[in-house]
Amino acid sequence: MNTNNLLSIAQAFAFDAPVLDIAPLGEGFINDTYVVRTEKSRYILQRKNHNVFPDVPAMMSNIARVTAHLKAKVVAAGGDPEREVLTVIPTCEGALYHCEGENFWAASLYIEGSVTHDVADTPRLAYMGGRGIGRFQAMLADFDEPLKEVIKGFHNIRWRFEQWDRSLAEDCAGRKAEVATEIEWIERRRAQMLAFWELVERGILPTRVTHNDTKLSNILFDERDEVLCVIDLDTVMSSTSLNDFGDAIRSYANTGAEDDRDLSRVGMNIETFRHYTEGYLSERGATMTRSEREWLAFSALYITYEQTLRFLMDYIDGDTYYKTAYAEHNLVRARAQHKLLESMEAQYDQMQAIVRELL
Ligand code: GN1
Ligand code: MG
Repeated sequence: MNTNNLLSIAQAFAFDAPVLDIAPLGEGFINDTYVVRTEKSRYILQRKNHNVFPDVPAMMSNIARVTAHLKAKVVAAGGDPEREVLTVIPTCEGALYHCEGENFWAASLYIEGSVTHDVADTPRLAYMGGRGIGRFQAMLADFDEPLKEVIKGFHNIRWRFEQWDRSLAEDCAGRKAEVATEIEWIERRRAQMLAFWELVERGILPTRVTHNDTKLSNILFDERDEVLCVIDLDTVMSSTSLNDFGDAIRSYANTGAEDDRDLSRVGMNIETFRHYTEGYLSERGATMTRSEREWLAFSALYITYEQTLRFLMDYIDGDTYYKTAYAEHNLVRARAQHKLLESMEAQYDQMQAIVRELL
C-alpha cells in the first residue's frame, strides 16, 4: 500500500488533528495494521481482511456494542474507558468503517504506554493474563443481546470438519498425499472433539459473549503487568467462554513458538497453566457452571486441536487463509500445534487436578 493511498484513507477518519505519518505495525496473520500519528495523538488503522471477514459492517457493529458495554462498566468502576477499553474512531461521516474499492478500513485509539508480550515468561504475567480475560468475560456477563456471527462456525468443530472434508475431497493444491501422517492426527481425534462441541450444541455448556482470539499478543498490559485492555475484538461473538480459556493456554503455556520448527522446544508448561488458571478462576470461578468447570482443562486441548486442523487445512488448500512467510509455513505451524496437543494430552490428568484444586 503506497503512502499517498494510506494518507487518503487515514483522512477519512475523524482524528483529532492532521495526519503526520503512517507506519506499519506488527505481523498479524489476517489484517494489515498501521500506526497513524497526528500532531496530538496516535491511532491504529486497520485494513480488515474481507476474505476472512465477509461482513465487516456486522463485525464493526458487534465491536461497537461490546465496547460501549465495557466502557460503561469501566466508568462505573472509576476506571479510564479510553485506556481500558478499545475506542473505535468513526469516519468523518460518522460511520464505523471506511470503504475504499473492495477494502474495508477501521480505526481505533492507540493506547499509549501499553506493552505487549510474545512469551509468558513469568508466573505473574500468566496469572495477570488469566485475571484480565476472566474480568473481560465477567464484565460482559450481563450483555444479553445476541451478537452477529461474523465468521461462520468459528470454533465449531462440526463446521470445521465440513470444511476439512471438502478440502480433502478437492485436494486443490495436490498436497494431500504428502500429509497423510498429519491427516491421521486429525481423524484419530474426530469423535472426541465432536463430543465436546455437542455439549455446546445441547446447551450443556452455556453460550456467552466470547472474544475467541485470546492469544497473549492480543492483550495490552501496563508496566506493572496488569491487563490494561483486551484488543483485536474482530471475532467477538456468542459461543462458549471456554474458547477463551483454551486459546489462551494454547498461547501462554507453549514453551516454544506457535510455528517452531524445532519440536523439541514445543510443549505445555504445566506451571504456566497453573498460574493462568489461578488468575482466570479468581475472576470467573464463582460464576462458572458445573459443566464449564468440568470441561475447562479440556478446552485447551480442543482449541489446540482445532488450530492444528486449521493450519493443516490451509496448507492443503494451498495457503489461502493465513499469511505465510515461506512455502511450508502452515505445515510447520500444524506440526508445532500437534506437538503441543500431545504434550497437553500427556499432562491432562494434572491439568484436571489443578483446576479441581483451585476451584
Ligand atoms: C489469527 O488475527 P490474529 O492474528 O490475532 C486467527 C486466530 C488464530 C490465530 C493463530 C480471525 O489471529 O483464530 O488462532 O491467528 N484469527 C482469525 O495465531 O482467523
Ligand atoms: Mg484476530
